Amino acid sequence: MSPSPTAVTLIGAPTDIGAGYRGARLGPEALRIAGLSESLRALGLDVADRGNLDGPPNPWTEPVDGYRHLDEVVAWNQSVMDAVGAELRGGRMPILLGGDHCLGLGSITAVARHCREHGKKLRVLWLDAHADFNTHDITPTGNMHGMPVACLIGLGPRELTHLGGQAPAMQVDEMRQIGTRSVDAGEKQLIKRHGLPVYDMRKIGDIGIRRVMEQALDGVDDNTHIHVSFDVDFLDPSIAPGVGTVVAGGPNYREAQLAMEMIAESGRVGSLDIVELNPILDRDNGTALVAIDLVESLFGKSTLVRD
Ligand code: 5AB
Ligand code: MN
Ligand code: MN
Ligand code: MN
Repeated sequence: MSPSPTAVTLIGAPTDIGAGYRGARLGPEALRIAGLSESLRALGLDVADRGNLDGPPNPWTEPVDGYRHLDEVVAWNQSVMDAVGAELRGGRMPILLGGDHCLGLGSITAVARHCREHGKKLRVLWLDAHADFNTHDITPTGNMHGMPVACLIGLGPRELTHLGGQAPAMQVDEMRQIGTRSVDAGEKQLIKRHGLPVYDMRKIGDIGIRRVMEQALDGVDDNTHIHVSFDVDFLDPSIAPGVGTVVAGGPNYREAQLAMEMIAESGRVGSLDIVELNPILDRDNGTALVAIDLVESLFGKSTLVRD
């Protein structure tokens, strides 16, 4: 298998427009200060940092028709989609620094379009405590970071489902969700109805992270583009408290690290989101440091003694 791209580009999207707590807008700076560029350079990667995208401020208003800040969410996702698309066209691997997870929509819409244009298979690995599969009629909050997966498969407001021109941006069987443990009642029904592939924490407990990752990566071949959408709340809060929506019972450090190592070994990672980091709720930027450790593993830093 050919190696993953060695040229990567950091794209900051400093917003918490889709979240229920403010502070994820500071995520890009927290990751920079914790040394993300330096860590990736130390692994031999060519790292460019394009700085931060611009977008509307967070008006912090109530949901309207089940959507909070819809217009602003559209604007931020448009600029994320454009920036991610530009890096892919330029042959560099985009790393989106969120920002909240509503931005996964813009990022993955660009990636999916790139895959269609180049005849590549897409596999999205959605590492998250949550399924982010709500729609306006079932969301308990109206917060749009709980809806990007639904929008990606064509369920949502037209401005978001058609962000990339045509809907749906991707098919449900191109995604694997891993680490899921907090799903709303309506969301659960929708997951069943659409057959969204989910490796929840119960599955990880039953068969272990190693077999879960083998299954989640099954079918990945030389022609596959893997997109990793890493919601930092995927991790157990004991190692990653700096997120807006903590859910106990997540993967521990070593489980998360093995997951990243196994994804790296596929050699097919083509794009990445690091989202939902909230430094306001963190201690000494420790969650950013853990996230960077795991991103290093995703880029091939190994724990093997003889490798
Ligand atoms: B995250 C909740 N399901 O829809 C909702 O952090 C939480 O991007 C969503 O995964 C969490 O508001 C969104 C209750
Ligand atoms: Mn999420
Ligand atoms: Mn989450
Ligand atoms: Mn969250």
